[in-house]
Amino acid sequence: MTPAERWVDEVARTTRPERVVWCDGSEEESRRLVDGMVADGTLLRLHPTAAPGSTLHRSHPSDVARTEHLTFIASRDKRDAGPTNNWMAPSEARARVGPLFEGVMKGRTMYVVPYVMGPLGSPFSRVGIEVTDSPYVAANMRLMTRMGEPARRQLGASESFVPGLHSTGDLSPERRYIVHFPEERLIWSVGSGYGGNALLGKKCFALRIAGALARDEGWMAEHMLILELELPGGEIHYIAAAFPSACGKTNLAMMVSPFERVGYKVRTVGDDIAWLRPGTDGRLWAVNPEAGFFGVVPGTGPDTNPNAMATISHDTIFTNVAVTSDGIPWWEGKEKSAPPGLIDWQGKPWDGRSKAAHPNARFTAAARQCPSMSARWEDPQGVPLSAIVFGGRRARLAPLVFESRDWEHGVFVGATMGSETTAAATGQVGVVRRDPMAMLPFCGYNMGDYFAHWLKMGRTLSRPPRIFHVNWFRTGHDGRFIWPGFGENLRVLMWMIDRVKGVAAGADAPIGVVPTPDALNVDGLGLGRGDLERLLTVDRDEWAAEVPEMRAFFDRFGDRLPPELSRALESLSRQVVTARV
Ligand code: OXD
Ligand code: MN
Repeated sequence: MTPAERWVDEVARTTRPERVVWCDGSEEESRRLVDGMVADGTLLRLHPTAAPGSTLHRSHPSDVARTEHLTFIASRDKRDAGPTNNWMAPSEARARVGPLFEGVMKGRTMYVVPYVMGPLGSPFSRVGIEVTDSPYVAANMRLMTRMGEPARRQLGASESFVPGLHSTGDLSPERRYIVHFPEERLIWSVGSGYGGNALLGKKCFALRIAGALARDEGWMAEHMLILELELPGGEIHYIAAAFPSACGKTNLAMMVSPFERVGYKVRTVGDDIAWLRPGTDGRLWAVNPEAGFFGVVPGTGPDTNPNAMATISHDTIFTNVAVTSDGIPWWEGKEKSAPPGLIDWQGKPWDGRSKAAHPNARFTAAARQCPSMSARWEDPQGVPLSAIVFGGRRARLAPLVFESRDWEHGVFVGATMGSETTAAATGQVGVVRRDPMAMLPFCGYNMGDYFAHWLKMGRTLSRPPRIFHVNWFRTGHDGRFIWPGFGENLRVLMWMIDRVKGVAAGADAPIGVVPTPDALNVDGLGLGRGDLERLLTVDRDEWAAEVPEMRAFFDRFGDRLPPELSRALESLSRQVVTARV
């Protein structure tokens, strides 16, 4: 028996499934899985010509988003989980969560899903094995990862894999736990079928466990999209961007260039996760460890994201969207008006007042279906980054874009990011919280150590990417977004690349370098008088008011906070406060 087979055997002895199926990833297997789920009502087949090969899954209404309060880091020492994670002692996890797996798969099929995160054959890719009693999870993993035979071949008889045990249990939030054991590189998830809680290759492995591996091995696992920008003449740059969940990573990664005709082309490498490594050339190289997209559906339409619309036009698993009586999927933002006779995400006739699709309704689709994929999206060596972008959703405060002064200052900018919460996690929506590097829910160890790791990585790079911060969400006095966003965001990326090349103007501000008004191309956008000024303004009073919140956040880390970051905060504080008197 291989180590993988031994572990699976052990799991089966605990969970006692009726049968065990090793997934091979074939078409035939996928058909069988889907047919079975259609037969028992887990999936609904959608319209054969309007959504060929696509299906709809309706979750339990209490299981529609990540549940951060039920997500734990089970490190031996509480301090290693840090103040931003829920901690559970490994022994307590075994005593409290372990029993929930006993006999949990009785009468069910246990699917064994071997999968690779990262391009096949890449020296950077890693193998995981997810054991699950959910055929929906197995079908999603097939789209999101390189799953089945290729993973089994890559693993061989090695014991180098991340085991993940998942059961939907009874779907009760009372008995729902997502537990990570960073020292053992092990994941347990029970009581949820929602993607972020149940597709263990994604957040659990590729961010939380991979983050701990990366810290130990000298690389980084980040919540970032990766895009390719080709300039007129053919010069190519790669940009990675970290925005919190449901803040437009997929839209930016799949953006259609409004300047395609003059030679600016944008292509997609990844939309959610980036694994970053220093190359021998002193640059930082990025791979997308995923093979598909698990994207937010509402707000996706032909105007906002035509590439996503093409991607999900067939062979897509939709979760919690609305549907017409003849099976055409529908959601807010797909088109202006809703078709008659709509059935809402819970399967009831739509009342026309509530949301037809759940705000966190999702699509799962293979990346190869996306027309904007870069030819290098599966490059085993990854792509070299010219820029890293941090961004939050802030109605006020942060200007449209600014550049950090250097890597160390960039780490400070990432570490102090704030953003309004969204429907991607359960809890209140629209409240500002600190979300460093968009990793608050995904950092599998003490975030103070994580900041130190960022600083250390910077010291290994002789040609580091430049670090920027953006905010597409600033509003005017009327409460509406000032910046048009979507494809027009390319104008901001163009300024960044011009900064990288040393040809764009910027003005020094206490928070970094902000474009001078004429350095940003806003031709034809019809921005009103004062709009550009408002977009680029650094309001010292607002920043001065933010400083105590940043300080309170930093204070939570005690002596695990790198001194470079406290110094950067005091320097910002001096500048905004001094400037006021
Ligand atoms: C996601 C998330 O699903 O960040 O990508 O919640
Ligand atoms: Mn995400």
